Amino acid sequence: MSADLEAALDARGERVRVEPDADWLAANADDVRIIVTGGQTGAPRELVEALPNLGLIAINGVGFDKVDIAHAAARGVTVTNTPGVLTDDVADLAIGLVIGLLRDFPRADAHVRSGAWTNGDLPLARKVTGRRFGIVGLGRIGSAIADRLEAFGPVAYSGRTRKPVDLPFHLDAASLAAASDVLIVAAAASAETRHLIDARVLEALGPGGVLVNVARGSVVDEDALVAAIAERRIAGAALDVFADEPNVPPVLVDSDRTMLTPHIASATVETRAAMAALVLDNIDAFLAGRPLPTPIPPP
Ligand code: 8YV
Repeated sequence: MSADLEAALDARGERVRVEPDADWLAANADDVRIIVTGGQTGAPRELVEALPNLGLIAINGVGFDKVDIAHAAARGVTVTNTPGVLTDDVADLAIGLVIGLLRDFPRADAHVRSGAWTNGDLPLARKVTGRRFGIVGLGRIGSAIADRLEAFGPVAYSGRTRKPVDLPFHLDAASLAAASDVLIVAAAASAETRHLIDARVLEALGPGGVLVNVARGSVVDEDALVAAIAERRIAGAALDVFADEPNVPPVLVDSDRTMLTPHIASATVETRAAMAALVLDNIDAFLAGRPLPTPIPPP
């Protein structure tokens, strides 16, 4: 959460940074009306249950997999997120990861910085233009990725339902992977999409294919990915999200066929300001008893 958002919250009430701590809750639980939290942090069920006067969980992020929406709704708690304002940044990062991985930016940068250039050139990288791209999940972010990728090569997608777009559709992620050189994960995390990218999908992607994940670590079976990278059953992976952040499996860290970023897809000055503004709009509407701008409908 940015210092600006924290300051804006302080102007509206008393802000307490809280981990679910039994002593603190015993003394203060009744006073808490609003939780403000990050997309990958969420609010545990036990915390929601311990706060009898909670009315709003405002997520500073689009992903809401770390909040049980149905449980919150049953307790009369509304949950909001920040859709739309971060779409461009996440899509831009996905393109950066595709190009960075295939053209091997991490090794190229290290080559220049280490002085190794004076001893010779790097091995050749791989061409981006002309690759076949597969997008897993053609929602708001997946569509923005598709728009950008169409400048580079053919794009197809998979998902629960066919969308009204002129792109090849695959019902099954493995079928999409088999038809792709670059598989990009943009599906929202949920019980249904947990480990959607499993050993079977990676097998279908094959030794020439690469995986890019800008969604959530839980959508990929990370053990299967680690095995596929270690055994060279896929050509590489570019990842902004991981199963147990900030912990990253050593095989992925040590590999020269991975490119890793620390969950930065929405981390720009402009987008974090827009996300904060939307969080505050939701809080202000809640406090004023007005309709909230971006509530998440209960399932
Ligand atoms: C943020 C995110 O890093 O939007 C999401 O779901 O995971 C990211 O944009 C996070 O929510 C920041 O708090």
